[in-house]
Amino acid sequence: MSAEPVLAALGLGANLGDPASAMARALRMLNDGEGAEVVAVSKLYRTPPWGLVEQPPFINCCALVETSLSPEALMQRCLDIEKELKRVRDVRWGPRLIDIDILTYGTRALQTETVTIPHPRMLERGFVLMPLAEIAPDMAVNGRPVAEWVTEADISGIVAVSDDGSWWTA
Ligand code: PH2
Ligand code: MG
Ligand code: MG
Repeated sequence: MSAEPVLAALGLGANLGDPASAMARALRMLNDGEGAEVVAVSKLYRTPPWGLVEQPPFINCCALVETSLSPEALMQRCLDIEKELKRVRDVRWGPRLIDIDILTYGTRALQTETVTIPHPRMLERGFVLMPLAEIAPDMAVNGRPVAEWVTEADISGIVAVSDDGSWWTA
């Protein structure tokens, strides 16, 4: 536990089952649990698969959470929620029912056995930067605001599929 709550950014994605309801459930579970409050959620975006292209399109979003959990404890919480939502891990970058990644944790950079923060591939990924720029344009990642990083990202084929960020409470 850290003393002061920290603002952490999460990236969520799914391309199997019912992605939007899995992500809504994930955010509610996180918010209802100890030590993390969801304070902002982006729109839902439909995004072309990145990394392994022969798979269905993803639905992605980002969320900001105010947390008193350590990075490792927050990571474990995300993994527990993935498990509860029946995620099975097989192919790297392959199809999944739910994925919850920690993107940033306050202004900290750290690398442990279980977590690397900032997320090592977030700056290459339009499906992360576009929703993150919506809710945290001024958040600095590697010394530069997300609003600037997103201008260099490949955002082709990414489309918003909800009107706003209220979808997860509906
Ligand atoms: N996640 C991956 C691999 N590729 N592509 C999109 N569009 N969205 C994702 O969330 C995603 C991906 C591995 O985590
Ligand atoms: Mg991921
Ligand atoms: Mg993950």
